[in-house]
Amino acid sequence: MGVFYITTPIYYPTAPPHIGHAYTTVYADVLARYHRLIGDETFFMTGNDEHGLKLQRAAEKRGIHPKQLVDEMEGVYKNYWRLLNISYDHFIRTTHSYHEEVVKHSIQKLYDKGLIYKASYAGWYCADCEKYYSPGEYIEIDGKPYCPIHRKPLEFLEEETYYFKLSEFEDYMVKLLSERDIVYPKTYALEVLNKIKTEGLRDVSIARPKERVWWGIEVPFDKNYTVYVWFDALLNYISGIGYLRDMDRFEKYWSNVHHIIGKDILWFHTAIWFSILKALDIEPPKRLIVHAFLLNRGLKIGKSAGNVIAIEDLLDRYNGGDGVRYILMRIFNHQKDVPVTTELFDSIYNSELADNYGNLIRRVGVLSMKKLNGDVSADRIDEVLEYKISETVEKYNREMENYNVSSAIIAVNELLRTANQYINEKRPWEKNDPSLELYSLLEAIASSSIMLYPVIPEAAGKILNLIGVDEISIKRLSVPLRDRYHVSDAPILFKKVK
Ligand code: ME8
Repeated sequence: MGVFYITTPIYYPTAPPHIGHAYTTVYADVLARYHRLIGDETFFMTGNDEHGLKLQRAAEKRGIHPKQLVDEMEGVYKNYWRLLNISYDHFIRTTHSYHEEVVKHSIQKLYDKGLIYKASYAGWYCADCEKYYSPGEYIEIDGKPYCPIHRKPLEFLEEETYYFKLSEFEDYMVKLLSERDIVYPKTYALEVLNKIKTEGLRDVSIARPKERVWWGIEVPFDKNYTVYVWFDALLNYISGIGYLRDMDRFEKYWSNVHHIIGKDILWFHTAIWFSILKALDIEPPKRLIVHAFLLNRGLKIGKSAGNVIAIEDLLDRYNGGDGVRYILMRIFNHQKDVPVTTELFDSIYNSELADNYGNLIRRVGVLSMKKLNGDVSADRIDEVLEYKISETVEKYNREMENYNVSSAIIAVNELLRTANQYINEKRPWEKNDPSLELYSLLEAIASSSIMLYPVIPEAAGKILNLIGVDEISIKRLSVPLRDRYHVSDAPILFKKVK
């Protein structure tokens, strides 16, 4: 039993979350739920990134104060996370006063250490990324610089600002990324290393003049400036677990922190974040787990690309949170972008959830009630299933420990397929006493449901309840799990979509 701290990025609440945000958040939730099941003291944090130019402009556009906008959006985000059954322990907002304290303290500390200086800046900015682009990083359309991610024209900005001496951390970063296994998968560490090796680490602007960006945390050593939104946002990972307020708690969780991010914000979470932490005398995170994009019509799903797929559309089509969670986790990929299509989603839902899992439960449940009055026991498990269950549990745990949720799901799915073949071959409906067969099948159903519980908590919880397995512990997932089962219902869990 250990401690497990897991975070998602904090999202810009300029619009409701879409399935890209759900992809990251559900993934973090599955890992959090898995770690709770194996007995780890787990802390799962998500939240919203509420300051900066992007937010300020979104509020201006609606003619309201940014605070009103972010207050409204807190409810919107929380509601989506409720519909998706996200079991966060804390929802952090960067407008919380304890967070603002940490930001002020941290920037002051860097200033006192001589790591911040004032100079002028001129460059091309994307407000959607909240980031400057240097030549070579942006794309050109009709000779004008455009954001490579949002495909919008960049704005030219020239102003006096404060810089953080990122360049001083170049050797530290190179050593860290080459010697320690922090970034997962490793290819992303190599990508960052390459960028540092070819371009070097350049100092970054970490303040904005208030006259342009007033919606932010005031720089403690110059009231004419606000703190750059990325510097502000990254610190959520330490402020949310009690940095400064409760250092024991902070140190406990920080010792095993796992950040989950999309690959779009890799640079901020390595070069910049690891350097800020070093400057604050804090250890780098244990793990930074990176995933690729969901695509629609060939482009990364996003508001600016105009190809957003709404979470509610999927919730409607796939029968609520469980269906959406399962599909998103089944296609989850760290390295490869995944195109989202209705055909793909329908086929996963129909063949795996409705047929493979749902049908098996229905068939075994109905037969147990009809043939054995719902009381099922035997003195052994049929070895075909016994072997497959043990093998699957082992594989599942290995994959989950390696953050490969989709491979873990595939393993369970294979077990369910074997169970379906078993029932077809053994034909228990033709037997007078099919105790051995039904008991063995219930063992397969029970262990599959426990393994799927982090992914589909509602359906799996319901099934375990119906077959009388009350205590869900993956640790205790041995074969046999129970001496007997009592089946009280055989519901249709997932209605097929057409
Ligand atoms: O970047 N495919 O917030 P954000 C996969 N506030 N994941 C996607 C996705 C897609 N098409 N679209 C979004 C910010 N995501 C900052 C973060 S953290 C200190 C500050 C997910 O609202 C993915 O996790 O733009 C990506 O990294 C994140 O949403 C960006 O969310």
